[in-house]
Amino acid sequence: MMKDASPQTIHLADYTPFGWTVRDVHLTVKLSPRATRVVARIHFAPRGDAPAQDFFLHGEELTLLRAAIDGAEVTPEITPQGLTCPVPDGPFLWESEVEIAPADNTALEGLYMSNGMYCTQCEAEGFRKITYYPDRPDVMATFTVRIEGDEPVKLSNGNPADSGAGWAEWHDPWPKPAYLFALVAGDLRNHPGSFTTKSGKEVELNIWVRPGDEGKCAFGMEALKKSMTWDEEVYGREYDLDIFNVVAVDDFNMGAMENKGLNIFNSSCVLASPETSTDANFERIEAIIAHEYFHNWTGNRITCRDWFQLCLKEGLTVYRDSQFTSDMRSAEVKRISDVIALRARQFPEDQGPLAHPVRPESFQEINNFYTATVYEKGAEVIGMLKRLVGDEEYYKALDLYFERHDGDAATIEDWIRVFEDATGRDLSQFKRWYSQAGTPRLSVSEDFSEGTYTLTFRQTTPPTPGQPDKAPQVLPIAVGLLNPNGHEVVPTTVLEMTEAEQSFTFEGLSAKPVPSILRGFSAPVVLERDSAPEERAFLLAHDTDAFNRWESSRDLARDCLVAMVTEGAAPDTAWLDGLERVIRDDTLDPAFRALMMGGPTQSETAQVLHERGHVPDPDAIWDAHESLRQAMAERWQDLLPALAEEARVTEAYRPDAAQSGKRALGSAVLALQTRLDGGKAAEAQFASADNMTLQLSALACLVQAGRDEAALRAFHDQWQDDRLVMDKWFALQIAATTPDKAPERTAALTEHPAFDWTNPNRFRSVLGALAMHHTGFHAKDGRGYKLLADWLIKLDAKNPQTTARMCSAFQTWKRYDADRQALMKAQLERIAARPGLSPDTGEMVSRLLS
Ligand code: 0A1
Ligand code: ZN
Repeated sequence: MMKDASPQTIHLADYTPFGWTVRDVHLTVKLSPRATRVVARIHFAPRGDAPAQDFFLHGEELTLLRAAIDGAEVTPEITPQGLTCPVPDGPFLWESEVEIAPADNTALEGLYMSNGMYCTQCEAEGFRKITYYPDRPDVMATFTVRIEGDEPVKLSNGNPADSGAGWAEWHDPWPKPAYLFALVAGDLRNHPGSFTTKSGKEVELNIWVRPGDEGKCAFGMEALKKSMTWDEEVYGREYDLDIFNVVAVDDFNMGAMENKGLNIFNSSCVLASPETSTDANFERIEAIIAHEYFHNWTGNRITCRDWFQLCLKEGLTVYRDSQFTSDMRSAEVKRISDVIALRARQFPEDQGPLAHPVRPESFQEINNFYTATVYEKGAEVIGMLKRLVGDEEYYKALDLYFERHDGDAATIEDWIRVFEDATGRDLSQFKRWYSQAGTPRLSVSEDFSEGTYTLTFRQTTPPTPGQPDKAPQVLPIAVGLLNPNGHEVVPTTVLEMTEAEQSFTFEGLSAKPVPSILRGFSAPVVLERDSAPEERAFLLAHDTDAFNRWESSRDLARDCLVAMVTEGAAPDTAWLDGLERVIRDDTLDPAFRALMMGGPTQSETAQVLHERGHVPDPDAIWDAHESLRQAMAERWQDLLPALAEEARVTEAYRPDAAQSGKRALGSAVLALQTRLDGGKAAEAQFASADNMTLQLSALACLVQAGRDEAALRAFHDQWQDDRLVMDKWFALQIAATTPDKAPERTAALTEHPAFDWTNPNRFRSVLGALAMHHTGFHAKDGRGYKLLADWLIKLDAKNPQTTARMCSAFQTWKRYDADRQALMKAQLERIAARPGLSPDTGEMVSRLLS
């Protein structure tokens, strides 16, 4: 059955509670690839406090075989969205039996099959594809699930209750919304572990994988235990079931899912070994394991009243996982990496046609709102709140949140009220961070006279779709002052800006200081500060705040690239001198120095050009980046061998921060060396590498140098049976190649026998890599756009969710020249005009075109 053709817009303002509570849910699932039967027994009781309404249960793509109320058969009225049925005035037992076909479910929502294994994905609205149910997060119930089938392993949420030949029963004592339901069945192997909680409860842990993947679970298991300890120590949160299961699935639309007691992971986000995973993979896996585990409290025990409140669980949980990574690794490196990611993914969203508030006010398809704004900007908002109230008050507020709302489906209003009650602050203006879209711009001017230094800030937020006028937001601006000798005379101080224009003074200074503004990137804004290059170089040399030290170098790099693109300027050698001093300083963390060497990406340069009122020319940006990288390589010719030596790891591979940092420095060095030796050093590294980090960074250099044929073949032959490594093989040869080759290579790779385009990881590794190749995607004749659009159209018929997400590749289309705009618009219109286009993709394309 297809969804109704005319998509409906849902508004936050229209929220009404469901008219019944659900006491408990009992499901029997009789597995069969094309004829799974789901029998549901659900006790409903009317709620006195809800407005009168018809009894409506969501249900999509279900074949209803039987329905009964209190044992008497009923014939509900069925629509593509669900069913309605007259019901008694008092409590009643609802029973239904439906048939579904998991083997035909290519959308990967609801119950589906991946490599012969049954699995589910119910967030946001997948449960309605399993049975008729009030599929909304504010309806919470306890679940008992009986699974029948020949599969040796059968899992669901909660604790195992009972089992026998061909069946297993699970009971979850914690009331939960249906989006946290999960079921897995198949021939799976487990990597076991255990954890004792701080109150002495023994918890059985398992990571379940396909046979053959058992050797890739140990790291995930350790990350899980670390996460459990951390949440006890930092937030006082203890695990609440006897068992915690994690399952790796190859076909998965997103990264992972926090189903109660049964987390389901995209296999790329949990399976790891030194031979097959890079340092970056290890770090990401550790963070995602933590993220999903942390949801047990921030998401599951306290969930969202409705999907508009998504940031309540996601912003907070991303914030918590970033705190975890900072504690496990380097806080400074984590902060810089997070800001790089925020600028790369969230800023373009917030500044283009897809801009929406952290808490959106309307949507058609909620799956389109699992965005960088909800997640990453949502986490920035929590970070600002913490900075404003201070650490102690933050944890006091969190204690109150858990105490007051445990078991609730809560709202952002509840969250803000907890902070107001715990701290006595009025946060009504702060709340604008949740309702106002767009990236604020912050400009600053300074004045110094008679020992008094004044900083005057101005904030404005450009209009975004549906929000032409913006009000001032609360900005925590962390500032430190340095004297002309480079000593810090005012340590980090948080200025709380609430007005459109506001001045702050510092008294008693003997000389005009140099300000270090927005330390730690204390607010997600675009800082517009026209400071002299000398001042930036001064901060690069002396700032005590690692973020701003990095930022001053980044600013110099941005200025240099903008001048190269717009004025044809030569690379700025003064900046390279300053940078060299930092890079040579072996007292600094190699990971930090590697970040310093990295420089802006080409998309970032495009973003900066756009922010400064220029139309970005992708080809000119490519040329500028190339000549800058070449200048760096030549300038540091003598330094590179020493750095390479310093970056060499002699001990056995460990994916920890210390070793990863060294390898990150090594790979930054190798990329520059390749420009000088044409790939000789990379070839040697490729031949001797005994871990994926070194092997892949060498391969990237060989691709970049155009000396890749033999290496790509060797890599393919070595790894053709490992699907996650093959994803890297596909992605890398597009990502690292030159713009002229990128679209052709992508097209050729879509013909490769291993290009299984129905697998979201593989699809993303090829078409996603093209979308991220700035100059390749924006090829002047539009062939990059057309190729992506062709494949989005094809995928939409199978998997609307992944298609819709990937449409965001076009989100910056309005910032390019008229020819490119016309070409992109034509492709968007072509997608929009497709008969049978999914509502998911339809919504994205119409927002992009608006
Ligand atoms: N809640 C998960 C991510 C997730 C979201 C939506 C999904 O399907 C539409 C799947 C997973 C998380 O934050 O990790
Ligand atoms: Zn999450």
